[in-house]
Amino acid sequence: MSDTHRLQTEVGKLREALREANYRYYVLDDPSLTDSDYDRLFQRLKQLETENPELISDDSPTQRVGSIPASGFTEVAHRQPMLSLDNAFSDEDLDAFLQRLTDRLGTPETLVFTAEPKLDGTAISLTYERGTLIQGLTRGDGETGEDITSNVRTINSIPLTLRGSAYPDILEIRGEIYMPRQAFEALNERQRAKGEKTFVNPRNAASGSLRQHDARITAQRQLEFCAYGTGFVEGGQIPSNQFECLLQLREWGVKVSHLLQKCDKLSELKAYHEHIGKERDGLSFDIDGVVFKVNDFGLQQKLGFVSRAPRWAIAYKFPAQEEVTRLLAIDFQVGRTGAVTPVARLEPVFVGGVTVSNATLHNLHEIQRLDARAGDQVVVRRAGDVIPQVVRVLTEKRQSDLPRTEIPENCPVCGSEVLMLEGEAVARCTGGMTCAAQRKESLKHFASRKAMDIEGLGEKLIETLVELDMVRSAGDLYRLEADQIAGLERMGRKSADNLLKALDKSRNTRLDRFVYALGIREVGEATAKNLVRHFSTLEAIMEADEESLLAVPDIGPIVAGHIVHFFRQPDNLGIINDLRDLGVHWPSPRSESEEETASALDGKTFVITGTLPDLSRDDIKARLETLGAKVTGSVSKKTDYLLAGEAAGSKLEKARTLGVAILGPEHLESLLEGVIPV
Ligand code: 9MJ
Repeated sequence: MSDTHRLQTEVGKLREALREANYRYYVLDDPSLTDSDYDRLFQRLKQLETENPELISDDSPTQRVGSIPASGFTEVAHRQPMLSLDNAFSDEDLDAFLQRLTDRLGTPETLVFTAEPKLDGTAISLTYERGTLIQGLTRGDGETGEDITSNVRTINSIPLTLRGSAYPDILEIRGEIYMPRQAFEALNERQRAKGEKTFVNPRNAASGSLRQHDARITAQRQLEFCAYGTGFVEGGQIPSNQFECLLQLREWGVKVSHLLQKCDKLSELKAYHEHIGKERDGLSFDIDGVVFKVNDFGLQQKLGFVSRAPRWAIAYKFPAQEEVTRLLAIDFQVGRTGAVTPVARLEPVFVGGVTVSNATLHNLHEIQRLDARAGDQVVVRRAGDVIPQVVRVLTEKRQSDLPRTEIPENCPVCGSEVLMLEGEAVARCTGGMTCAAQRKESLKHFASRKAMDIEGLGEKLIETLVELDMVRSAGDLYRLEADQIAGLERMGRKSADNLLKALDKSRNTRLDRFVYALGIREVGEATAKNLVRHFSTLEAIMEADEESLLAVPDIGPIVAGHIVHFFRQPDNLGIINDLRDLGVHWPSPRSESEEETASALDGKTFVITGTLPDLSRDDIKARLETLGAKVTGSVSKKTDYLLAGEAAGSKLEKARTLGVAILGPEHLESLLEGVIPV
């Protein structure tokens, strides 16, 4: 083989491997490469292409970000209009939709529908010519869109070339571009840190990102694409119905919703709407409803459309995730680390499926930027597990001259000075543990489920204990006596005894829980676990300098700084010693010889679901991990075992479908001894 040939072969193989990895990651949701392996292959390809520019081709994975277009986006007519959807807001609206269908079609034997979530993004059309992406257009007014080809090329879930070969010569694919919630929150966080404008919701962020003139910015925005149909097709065949057509697109390497289903009864449509409505908060992206489409393309054609909306489809909407309400007041709360955060008190409003009366305003800068004032009308957004937020103030609707919101110069709880550090968006109370608010929050964190897990020591009780000055530090909790507790409001002898039992039980803890419970800034559960895995003992963690901390996964200079600072404070060392003197303890690390006795769980991937007796899922996870197992959150082909307790749901179903071995509560004991039951 000549050198050129060898080079071409390697470049071809690298491109294929990267395309395959993207397909596995985005379309199959079953990653085949780790991020670092992907980066390694990508860098190698980039290096070969830089050294041999004649090998660069437009469809190489390295060529997603091209040059900056000279001027604005050109308008292009769609070869087939891009339609919008009619909405249904109730079961009655859905009944009426079905009635319209049967009126037009007679009563067909069986009317089959597809059901998909309605992604809340921005619609686009992609044209592939002989399998190569040649154009991306926005929906525009449905007749004409804007050419955003250079921007859509940067989206990794959009293949630059289709897989296989049996695709039509010209294939237009339609779908939704969206920004996953996590990417959206991270983008807004970055914008806030820079003091720049934030986006109201992921949909606006997605469309704003798509319309960037510099594709390098689009490339950083972590947009995703999911197909819901096809448009113009020439020189080849596509299946004759919506369901098979989407499955075919998936085969060609295009992402299609995993929640796609076929339904052939009204009751199934209603059940799908209800089911997806329940899943909605747990999804990683925003949806605003579900879409039902008549499956058969022949019937779709017969039905046609009215104005821009097809008669064969309907969007059955969910409650809106944004609503307007009145801002009654702005309170300032002081957190565990002294951060002073504004909280919006709202006229209660139903948003994202729940009634909301408090929302975050993020930080003091944000109040100034939004110019939020008590009495204003505001837009509140609640999506998924993220706490409700005030995302916009309708200043144009401001009644009269409402007074500006004053930023507190002193802590509203202890009166200490509030300081805003250079480069930080957060203002902090400088009172430390002299501030009752910080003491309360630290103790709540200390007692919380993932920390010391002190059952029965709830937020209200901690507040009372601090207010009555019965507890000043974590150690004081363990010095409480039954009589003292029983004398408190809403407490009796029995609850006092239970609390003492729970406190006693919490003395026997795990080191990672203890480290997390200390409440070191930016040390969450995962970091606490990493610290323990790396250093094994509390003494080693306490003695670690910044350099050795940087060797721990996920710890960067800022967190390393917080850790070192924490263990240099005499007060903190006092609290730790006090707790140990009071009997708080954890198992000592496994010795070298124990480590050598390989556990059968070593390297095996587990998923835990449902309720298991005695131990929390979290504790089981930690114990399996110390036996060398990997515990992940979702079932995939890579899962070795599903440990399923009572009331296991969709994960159990998925494990059965994938043929993953399933273990029950009766197997737990032997698992924890490092033995896999057969
Ligand atoms: C969304 N947004 O998820 C359609 N859509 O079909 C789905 N939108 C659509 N289908 C025809 N799943 C016009 C729009």
